[in-house]
Amino acid sequence: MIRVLAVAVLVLVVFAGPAGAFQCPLLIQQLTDAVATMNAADPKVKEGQRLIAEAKALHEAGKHADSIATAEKAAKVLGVPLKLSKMTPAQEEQVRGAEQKILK
Ligand SMILES: [Cu+2]
Repeated sequence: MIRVLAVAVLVLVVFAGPAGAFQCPLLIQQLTDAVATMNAADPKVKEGQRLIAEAKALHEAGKHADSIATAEKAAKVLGVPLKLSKMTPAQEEQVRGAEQKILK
């Protein structure tokens, strides 16, 4: 029981912690790159740029979930497919390694 709990807490920490925090810059970067190739006079592109700026501000304010939601809104407006990486390979490795230690 305690082992299961420990794994649950660990996964929560890894997902909700740094993983959540660095997801936003990743999405914002993808959007910024995409929008740079678009016509800035297009109202849709302007709206997208506004949403990207908002997502950036939310991320900097520590509101990562809101930032991701806003980035997704921007992606929809701009028609950009976003690549969401839930965990980096290094993080997956970290979780797997820690799990093994706990579950032994
Ligand atoms: Cu963030």
